[in-house]
This record gives sequence, structure tokens and C-alpha cells, in this order.
Amino acid sequence: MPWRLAALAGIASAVAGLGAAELAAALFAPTAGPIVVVGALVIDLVPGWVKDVVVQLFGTDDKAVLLVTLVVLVLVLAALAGVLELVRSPIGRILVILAGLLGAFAGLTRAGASPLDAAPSVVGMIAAAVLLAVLVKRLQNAPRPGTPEAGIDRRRFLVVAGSATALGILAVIGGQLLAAGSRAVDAARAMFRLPAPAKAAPPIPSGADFRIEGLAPIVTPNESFYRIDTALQVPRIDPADWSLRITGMVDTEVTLGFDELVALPLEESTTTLTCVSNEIGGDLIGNATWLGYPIRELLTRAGVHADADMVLSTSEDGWTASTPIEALTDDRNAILAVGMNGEPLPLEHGFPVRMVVPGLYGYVSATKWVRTLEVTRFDRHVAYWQERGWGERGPIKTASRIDVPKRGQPLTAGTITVAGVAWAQHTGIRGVEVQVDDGAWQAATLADAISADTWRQWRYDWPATSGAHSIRARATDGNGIVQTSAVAGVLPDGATGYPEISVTVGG
Ligand SMILES: Nc1nc2c(c(=O)[nH]1)N[C@H]1C(S)=C(S)[C@@H](COP(=O)(O)O)O[C@H]1N2
Ligand SMILES: [Mo]
Repeated sequence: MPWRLAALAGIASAVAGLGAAELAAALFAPTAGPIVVVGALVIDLVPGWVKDVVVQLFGTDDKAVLLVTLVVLVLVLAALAGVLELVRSPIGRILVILAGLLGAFAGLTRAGASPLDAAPSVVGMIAAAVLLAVLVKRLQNAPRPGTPEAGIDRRRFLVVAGSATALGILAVIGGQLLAAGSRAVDAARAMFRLPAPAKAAPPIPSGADFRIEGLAPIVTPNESFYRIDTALQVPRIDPADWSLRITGMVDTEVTLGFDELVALPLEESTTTLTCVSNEIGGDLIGNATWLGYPIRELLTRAGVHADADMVLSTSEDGWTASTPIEALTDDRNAILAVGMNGEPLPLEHGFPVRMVVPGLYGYVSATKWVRTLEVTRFDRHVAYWQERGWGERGPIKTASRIDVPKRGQPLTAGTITVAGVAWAQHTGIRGVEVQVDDGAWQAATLADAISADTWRQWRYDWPATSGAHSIRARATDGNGIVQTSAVAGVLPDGATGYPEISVTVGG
């Protein structure tokens, strides 16, 4: 009965594919397992009266009923795909691919979905289609029934199909367990309400943002905030399991749980974060309003020894940063942050708690998923990036960036707006100048400042003539020091040089 075996091949392929999909979901997109997203899509599409009938019939088990129905449907279709693959190859595989595409589509239609939410279904679809082709090919090439070889071959086929099914079931279970852990963290984040700040950030002046198309907005939305870290997989920490330990050269160790931290009088501050790897003109920089508690207060509580000069912070995943102690004890807004632009920290930006220290590059200060602060000395510990040749101290260098005109934007002679951002965290921006070709440096107009710790927009209305031009910018910090024109790469302690763009202006 080769068609029975073909049906079995279809079911084995589907189960193995579902297993692969659930594992992929657990790793990349914990809420996008194929059955669940298709189920959610069904719930969205089904007319209201059907829902009512289902709820009346099954009560609160309605979702379980839906999932079981979907699984049964998948298995029936899979059996059919197996038979079709045997008699009309490749129709079986086409059926599998259509099912995978439906899963991928359903994943993409979920609220807040990212392209990754299509991945589990695609992975499962590929696994199932390949396995189906291999198994059915075996059946087609099987020895004639009745011969002794046929018995052996049949047994082999059953072993392969059976193993695929068993592995698939194990993978589904494993994927569910893995994903359950991460979903718990998503749920904990969703439930956490940021407390009101005891001290609110000064409101952002309306004149801080020119609102020029193409110019970086003055506050960077969380979704587009640059992300830099060594974490292959974002650490997922349930706030209930989080605590911070302050140890090392202190009078008394301090341990602080998440509830204790958020019960403290939290302060809000707007700070621009930058990466030391940001090239001139680069976009590894963002500005956010952070909510957190001053690290200074916690260090005072612990009692820092006089000969300590550094705090080594360690994250959940073992990454370390060494921060000069004065940056954490002076009056700047160096905080343990729990909020970013009015939301709990996004997972990839350090949920539940990270450090934010104005004036220092991220690699020496901005530890995400932070778990310990060890008060120590630079001559006793070397942090992650310093071991790899980066500078011991990481003060942010004064820099500017030209955002508009964009490369390739059509330009015509007349007034052309040149605009960008400039930053000198912790001293502030006093001025920005623009130079076209070899002309004199012209003062740009500055948008209102938020604080010395944030970047500042600037604009220059350029009376442009037709032809090819190059435009440069340079910033002056709050102490009157002009950013250096000396060109340096990012290693070891940050790039320098003037940003420059080339434009062609039409007549
Ligand atoms: N745990 C951890 N924290 C980290 C890093 C990291 O690799 N691991 N990278 C740092 C670097 S180099 C930068 S520039 C900032 C970036 O923060 P963001 O991803 O929230 O923009 O995080 C810092 N905090
Ligand atoms: Mo960085």
C-alpha cells in the first residue's frame, strides 16, 4: 500500500517541519510559532457570530479547541500532500510551501510584527518540503512488492519516517518550553508600568527640533535607536529574578531588587548615547529620555573606598565595562535606567535595567542587562573592549554630522537647506559652522538646546550656485573648543575629522 506510506511520509514531514519551526520561533521570534500565528489570524478573520457559537460550545476552552483543530487539519493536509507527492509530484511539496507561506504571512500580520516573525514558518516549510521529497522518492524507488528486499526497505522507511516524527514532536515540546521562558519576560515587560518620576526631565523645547525632512528627530524613537552589543541572543531577564550587587572596594555590599529600585525616587533625564565605533557621518548615535536612579546615591550607600578609581559593571551575559568613578559620583545624570522614552527599556536596549552615563561612549559606560557594579581600580581589572585594544577612558569627542541634503537628492540653484546634528556631551554645543568648497566658514543656526548632555540640531540656508560642491561642518563645544579637523579612525577611542558631503546642484 504505497499510498499509506506516502500519507505517513506527509505526516512525518509536517511534524518534523512544525518541530523545526517551533525551535526557530523559540530562538528568533518567540511569539511567532506557525500554529499560533495562523490561529491568531483565524481569530481575526472569523465573523463575530462564529466566535459566539464557539464560545458557547466550548467556553474558555475555545482557544485550545482552535489550536487542536488546526493541528488536526495540518496532519490531514499533510497526509494528503504525501499522497499527492507520490502520484503527482511536486504537488505535495507545493501544498507544503503554500502552508508555509500562509504561516509566514500570518506571522507578519501580528501587531508589532517584524520580518523575523515570518522566519519560523519559512524554516519549517523548508524542512518539511525537503523531507517530503526525500521520503517519497524512497517510496518511488522501492523494490517491487513481494520481493524480500521490499520488506527490508519498508522497515527502513518506517524507521526514518518514525524518527522524523519523534524528533519533530520533541522539537515542538522543546520549542514550547524555551519560548515559554521568553514569553514570560515579554509579559513581565508588558505588565510593568513605569513609575512617575520624582524628578521629571525639563520639557524638550519646541524649538529643539527644526522638523526638517531627512534630519534626525531630536528624540530618537526606540524602534530606530541604534543597537550595539555582543549578545548573539538578547538576554531575557524576568524583573522578578533581577538584582544588582554593588561589591568590591566598598564599606558594605549593597544588593537591590527590581521592586526596590523602582520604588526609589526615580529621575528623568535626556541623554545622547554614542558608540565609539561611530564613523564620521555615522548613525551609531541616538537621543532618548531615560528614567532611572542616580548611581551616585547607591555608591554613597555602599561607601566607596578613597583609593578606588573605577567601577566595573557586568551584564547578565558577562560583558563588562570600566567606568571612571568620577563620572558616576559627580553631579551628572549617571543612572541605572529602567525607562526609555516613556516605555520600559526594550529588551535589546537592556531590559530590565541598564546604565546611562552622559559624556562617555557606550563601551565604557552603558552596560545593558546590568547585574553587578564592582568598585575597583583601573590597574586591577581590564574590561571587555579594553582587552581588545580600545582606549581605557572613553570620553565622547565633539562631533557633527550633516543629515541633509541627502546623497543623490535632486538640488536646484537657490537656497538649499543644509542641516544636521552636533554633539559634545557634557559640555554642550556652542556653535556649528559650515564651509562650502574653499569658502569662509559660515555660522549655522542652532536649534534650542535641551541640555549639555544632548545633541543639538543645526541648519544653514545655503545660497547655492549650480555645479559640483563639497560641504563641510564643524562644531564648537561649550568651552569654545572647535572639533579637530585631524582625521582619525574609530580605534582606539573614537573617530575625528570634519563631516563632508559632495553635492551637484542643477541649474
Ligand atoms: N551588556 C552589554 N551592554 C552593552 C554593550 C554590550 O555589548 N553588552 N555594548 C555597549 C556599547 S559598545 C554601546 S555603544 C551601547 C549601545 O547601547 P544601545 O544598543 O542601547 O544603543 O551599549 C553598551 N552596552
Ligand atoms: Mo559602542
